[in-house]
Amino acid sequence: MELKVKDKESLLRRLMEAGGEPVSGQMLADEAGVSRTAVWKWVRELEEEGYTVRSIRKKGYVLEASPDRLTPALLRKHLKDDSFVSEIIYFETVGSTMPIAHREAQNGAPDGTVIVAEEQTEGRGRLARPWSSTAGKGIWMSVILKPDIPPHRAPQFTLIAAVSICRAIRETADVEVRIKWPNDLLIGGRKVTGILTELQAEPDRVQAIIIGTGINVNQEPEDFPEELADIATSIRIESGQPVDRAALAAAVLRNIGFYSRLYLEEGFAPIKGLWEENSDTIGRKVNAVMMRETVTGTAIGITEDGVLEIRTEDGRIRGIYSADIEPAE
Ligand code: BTX
Repeated sequence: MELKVKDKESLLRRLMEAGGEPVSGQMLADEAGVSRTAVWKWVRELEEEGYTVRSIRKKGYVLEASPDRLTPALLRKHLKDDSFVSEIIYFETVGSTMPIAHREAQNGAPDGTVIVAEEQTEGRGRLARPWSSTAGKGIWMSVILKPDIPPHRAPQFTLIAAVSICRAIRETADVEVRIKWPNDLLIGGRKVTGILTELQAEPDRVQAIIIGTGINVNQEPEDFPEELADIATSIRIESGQPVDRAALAAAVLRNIGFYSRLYLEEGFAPIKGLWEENSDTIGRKVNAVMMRETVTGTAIGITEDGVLEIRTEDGRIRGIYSADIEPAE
C-alpha cells in the first residue's frame, strides 16, 4: 500500500519515492487533511534540515537533493520494507548510543530497534576505551536484537555483525576489508570498524543483545586524532571516493537482519564459514594479549562458540575467549 502522508517525515518519504517527479501540493494537503500552507511549512522545515526541494508551478514539489545524514527517512529509503528494522531513533549528537540502547531495550523496545547518531562525544569501545566518532563522517549506531537464545551463545553475535558489516562495506565500496578476531574490520591492516556487543540477560535467557557498530566512512586523515593516525582508516581514504552513509548504514542493517535470521534458522555453521573466509587472523602467527598472559601461536580457526583457536609452538591448542590480537614476528 502506498504510504499515506501525515507529517513532515512521511511527506519526505513520498517525495523520495517519487524519484524526481513532481508531487502536487494540493494532493498532499488533501491526503494529509491539512491546508496547502501546512504542507508548504513542512517543506520549509525540510529545507532548514538541508534538503533541496524545488517548487514547480502548477506541478508540485520535487526533491532535488538530500543532505548527508542518517535520518530515519533516509535510512528507510534504502531499506526494503521487509527489513527487520522496527524503529529508528535518531540523534544529531549524543554521548554514546550504547546506554540509550540499553535503556530502550529495558523499556520494551522491540527486536530491530536502531539508535543512530551523527556524532558521539563519548563513544566507547571494549573496556571503556574511547571511540573517535567525528560528526557526520561515520556510522555510529546501536542495534537492539531480542533473539530467543541462552546467554552463552550471545558472543556469536559479534561474529554475525562482523560478517554482516564486511559484506555491507563490500557491497557499497571497492575496498578489500578483512575481519580481525573478534571485533575489528581492517582495510590494509588499519581499523575501519569496531564492534561492541553487550548483553542484557537472565541466567538462562537473553533479554537483549546490543550491537554497537562504529564504521569510519568519510573521514579524511586529519579527521582522526593524532594517536589514531597509524592505526585507523576510513572507507573514503582507502577507496578515494566519498560514500553514501545512509546507503551503507541500510546495507549494514539489511545484512545484520539477514545473517541473524540465517543463524537462528541454521545455527552457527554458515556464519563460521563466512567469518573464516573473510578473516585476517586465521593462518597467521599471532600474540593473543590477555589480562594475565599472552599466548603466541598460529590462529587456526574459530569454534562453534566463536572462540579463537591458537596452536602454540609445543603443539597444544588453546581456546581464546577474549584478547587483543597482535601479529607475532
Ligand atoms: P575496541 O576496544 O576494540 O577498540 C578501541 C580502540 O580502537 C581505541 O583504544 C583506539 O585505539 C582505537 N580507536 C578509537 N576510535 C577509533 C576509530 N574511530 N577508528 C579506528 N580505531 C579507533 C571497538 O572497541 C568497538 C567500538 C564500537 C563503537 C560503537 S559506535 C556506536 C556504539 N556506541 C559506542 O559508544 N560504541 C559503539
